[in-house]
Amino acid sequence: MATQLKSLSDFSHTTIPSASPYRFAIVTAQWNADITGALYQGAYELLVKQGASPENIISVTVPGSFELTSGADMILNNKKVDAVICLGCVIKGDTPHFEYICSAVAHGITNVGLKYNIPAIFGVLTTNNQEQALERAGGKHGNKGEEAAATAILMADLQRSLC
Ligand code: RBF
Repeated sequence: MATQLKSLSDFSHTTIPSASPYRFAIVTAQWNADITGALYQGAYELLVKQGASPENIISVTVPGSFELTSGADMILNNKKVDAVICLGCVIKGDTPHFEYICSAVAHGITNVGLKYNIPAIFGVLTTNNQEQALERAGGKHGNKGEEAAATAILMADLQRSLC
């Protein structure tokens, strides 16, 4: 698994631009809500810390990670945002069809971003157990939600630089 050597919340390798010009949506899966709540908090706080206005952040929830794609599609079909951040947590031990869910979610999020030409960010933890998830939801490996939010800002900024 990635991130054994690096914290997800260590952005020292890159400069995060100001988020103040941009509008964001955060779609959060409710399955494993203790973990995804921490991912949401990390993502939201990172956006605000980087200058995003709270009124420029739309937050919605979906039942599970499998529904992140359609949640992101609904947002992009109805709201003007510069990036959509998809947050979820799929734990292998609890999920017999783990590989199918992870693969479907990864492909779905990729495709919805390409469909609307708006960055759709994969902020989904895929771990063997809850301990590994907690370590990446504000624990010793940082917070995947923060990393996803930083990626959203970078991609929104890239998009604007190309217009
Ligand atoms: N959704 C998640 O976001 N993470 C999970 O670890 C997860 N495990 C599941 C395990 C089982 C046995 C089932 C039936 C669903 C699981 N889901 C999980 C929910 C899934 O993403 C989706 O919401 C439902 O399958 C829709 O009915």
